[in-house]
Amino acid sequence: MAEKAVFTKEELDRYYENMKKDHLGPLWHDLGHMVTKEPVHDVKPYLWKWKTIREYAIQSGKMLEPGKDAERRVVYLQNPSLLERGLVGYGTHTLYAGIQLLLPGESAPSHHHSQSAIRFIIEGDGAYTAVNGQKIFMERGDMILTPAWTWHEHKHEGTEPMFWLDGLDVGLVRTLAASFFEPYEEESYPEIPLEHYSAEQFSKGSFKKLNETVKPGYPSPIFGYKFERVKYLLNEMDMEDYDEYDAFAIEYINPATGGSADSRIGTMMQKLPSGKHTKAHRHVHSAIYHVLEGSGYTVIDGQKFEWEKGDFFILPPWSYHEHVNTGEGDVFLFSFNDKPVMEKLELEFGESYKENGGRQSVTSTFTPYTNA
Ligand code: GTQ
Repeated sequence: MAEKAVFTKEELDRYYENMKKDHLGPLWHDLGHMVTKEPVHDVKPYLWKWKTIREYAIQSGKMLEPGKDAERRVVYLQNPSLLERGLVGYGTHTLYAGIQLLLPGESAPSHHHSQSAIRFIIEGDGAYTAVNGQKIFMERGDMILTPAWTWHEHKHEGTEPMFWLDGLDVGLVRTLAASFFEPYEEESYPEIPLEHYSAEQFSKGSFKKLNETVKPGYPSPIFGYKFERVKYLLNEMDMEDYDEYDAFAIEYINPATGGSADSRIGTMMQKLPSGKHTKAHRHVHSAIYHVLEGSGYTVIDGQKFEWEKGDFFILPPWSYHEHVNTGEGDVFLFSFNDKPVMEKLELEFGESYKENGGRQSVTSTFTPYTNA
């Protein structure tokens, strides 16, 4: 091979400056920043106390009315590390979490959007989400799907304030520049009479009516997933089903595919019996956790996040994490994630924490902080 010419520093500087002016770049300098050895991200973990969130939600209940002053009355979780980059409403780079409050007699009008949404019921009963006209009533611990582009509205026929978690793939859809939103032409989408709730009434993942077709694919024929069933399943599991990283865990599925209940948002419930301490691992997918029951802590990349009933925390991508139940009773952790997307794109990968028998050493303890 021929010898390369020798350039002076000035010549090289000029070359790079001119290149930049012409909006070009030398890959020989920058490959390592583009094709990184491991996932690089700006998502820091954070934790919100339920008491704080609930108080802001209660106040918003005195300030505005959904359907009148606002499309939805929601206090969302803002990850401070992402707001620094101007990413409003981001919990992780892909996921959004909001706490919606509906008071007795109120309703939030019908609309649809290209974001997928899941609901997880925190407090109250007697409200429902109507998904394409099917009324799915809410009870604490239930999970409700409003898959991408399905018409949905919320209405409260009960007597106490209703709080639930909204989980949407806001960041993902934003990154993919694929957001569409449309209000329904009327306040309410036509309600389907109960006898036509075929999937809810008959399919249940196990049965169908003789003349009914359960279409393989999306969306799931089931929109409502009862906590009662989840709890039964988890309590039935034995040590054979125990996962060293996630303890006793179930994923919500779409019975017509066997895959994730929502096509893009994964949903999981974990049970940690008293005293359990899982091993640490990390994976490409990120998640937002809600503590349904119990108390304990999660160590995320060496930082201890102490939680109790009602709290929320962020699990960033590619972060070692392990969970500990420090309370007397069982811990139930609900979480939603972007795993289905990572899997579909063949980007999901995970590894266990190899040192110290799979347990991280705790280097700091997190406390929620306020902006100055
Ligand atoms: O209830 O449809 O928290 O469209 C954010 C966007 C809730 C909803 C949110 C939404 C909804």
